[in-house]
Amino acid sequence: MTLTRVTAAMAALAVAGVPMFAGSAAAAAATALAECPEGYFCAWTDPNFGGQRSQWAGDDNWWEGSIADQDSSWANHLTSGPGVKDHVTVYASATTPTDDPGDATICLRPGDEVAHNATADDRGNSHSVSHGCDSR
Ligand SMILES: [Ca+2]
Repeated sequence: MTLTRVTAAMAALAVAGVPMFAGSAAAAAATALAECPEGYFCAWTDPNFGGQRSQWAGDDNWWEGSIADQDSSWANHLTSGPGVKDHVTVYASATTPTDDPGDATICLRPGDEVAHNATADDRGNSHSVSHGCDSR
């Protein structure tokens, strides 16, 4: 989460008349912001970054049962920069070196936070980190 986004969330709360609290408490009250550590790709079992969170620092070609076919929101907080693999593509099938990964259900650019996506909902079984959204 960038400082700009935190500031915007706090401003929105102030306009709404919500009592202001210091620092992290104010950020936590802004439920639209995904709580995913820097350097990780996160997926949640519920929309709006709710339910159980799974997080990865890199690829995973076989999601665990706690998230497989249950993913309903996503956030890409992987480290980004020139030449860094920082895009995440989620696939409908778990993959091994010889298996077809199936359809790409969703692709997240660096910093993307997706609270809901009907096409990708409850379909993910693996993901790959790459330089873009077009290639694996
Ligand atoms: Ca779900």
